[in-house]
Amino acid sequence: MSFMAKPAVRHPKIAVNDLGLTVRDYEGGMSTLCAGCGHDSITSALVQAAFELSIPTHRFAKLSGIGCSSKTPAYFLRDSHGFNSTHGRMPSVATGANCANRDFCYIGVSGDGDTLSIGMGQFAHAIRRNLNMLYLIENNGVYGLTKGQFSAAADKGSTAKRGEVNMQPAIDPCQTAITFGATFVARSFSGDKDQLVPLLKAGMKHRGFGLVDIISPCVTFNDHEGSTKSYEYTREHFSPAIATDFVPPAEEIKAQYDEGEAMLVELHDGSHIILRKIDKDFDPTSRISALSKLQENTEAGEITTGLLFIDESQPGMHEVNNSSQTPMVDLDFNVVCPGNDMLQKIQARYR
Ligand SMILES: Cc1ncc(C[n+]2csc(CCOP(=O)(O)OP(=O)(O)O)c2C)c(N)n1
Ligand code: SF4
Ligand SMILES: [Mg+2]
Repeated sequence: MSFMAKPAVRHPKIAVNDLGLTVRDYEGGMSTLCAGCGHDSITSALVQAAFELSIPTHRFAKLSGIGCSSKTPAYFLRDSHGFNSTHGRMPSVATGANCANRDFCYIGVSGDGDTLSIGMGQFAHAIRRNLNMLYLIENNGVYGLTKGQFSAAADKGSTAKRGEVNMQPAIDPCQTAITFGATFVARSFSGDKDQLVPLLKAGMKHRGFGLVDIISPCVTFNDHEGSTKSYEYTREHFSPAIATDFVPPAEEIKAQYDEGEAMLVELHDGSHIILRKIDKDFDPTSRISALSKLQENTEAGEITTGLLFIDESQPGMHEVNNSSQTPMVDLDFNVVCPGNDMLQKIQARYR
């Protein structure tokens, strides 16, 4: 993938995090996307979230498939590990990498086309395994890279730039993920950084599979009247169910919250998320409540946003498989290799 370095300009008074790094240290190359593309705003939110969490940049691994969205890992965390895989296959690569080293913070970036069509099977099984990663869908309702065909996320009745009407119902990634057994599901909008950054931080810290579906308008092919993924439509139909704050383990919880109006969720590493309910009847710890809320709002043409579902009690892939705490690269092959005799014994069982 082509890479254009950003000029190294550093303001003398720029803020530093606990590691002494600035937000610029979390950036990547120059974006080559269309000016105004929602995906660039998501990149900026990711940079901010990683900076605020004070995770060393080399402790991240970025993975993606194919699409304009899947190009974006080139634009953040330039000092991190990364792999740009084939179309829809990012979850397999993320699974393999996670097995080899469970210490990284894995960020998968995908598109609505990459995930909901060719990559649907892979998406389903990454969720089912509760793979430890933050999985982002940069959702614009079209295949942006291949010039604006409807994706499986395009709403029935919405129109393409040239006027064709989409006759097929949309697949909702959040409802689908909750049904597949996902343990962290959120939805946001690329144009709402205040909502998006805490959700990204919480998703990075969640043990297991964290999905954030982000409406991210394609200004070139899907930002017209008749689109339900345009900036205008999203702003008009944005319906936050919950507001999210993220508090790292070392920080005291200072925020005031009234019981019944807000919930405190402790993550496995001791950090907390504070969820302030905007919709009082909504319970993000109930799969049924999350599904019915999403279904109701879909029927009303609204876009429900915020953390929609969380379950911290489920074991992640590593707990289930009792995988090695030590990265494979650091294992002493002579000690962990079962040897030729053991291999012969195993083979004998299958004769
Ligand atoms: C196996 C395969 N089939 C089809 C394509 C063509 N193709 C490239 S990107 C893409 C869809 C991208 O859409 P999406 O994931 O929504 O990303 P966006 O560009 O909208 O961000 C398709 C169909 C391909 N590269 N590989
Ligand atoms: S074609 Fe659409 S999705 Fe791709 S970079 Fe341009 S605005 Fe973004
Ligand atoms: Mg798309």
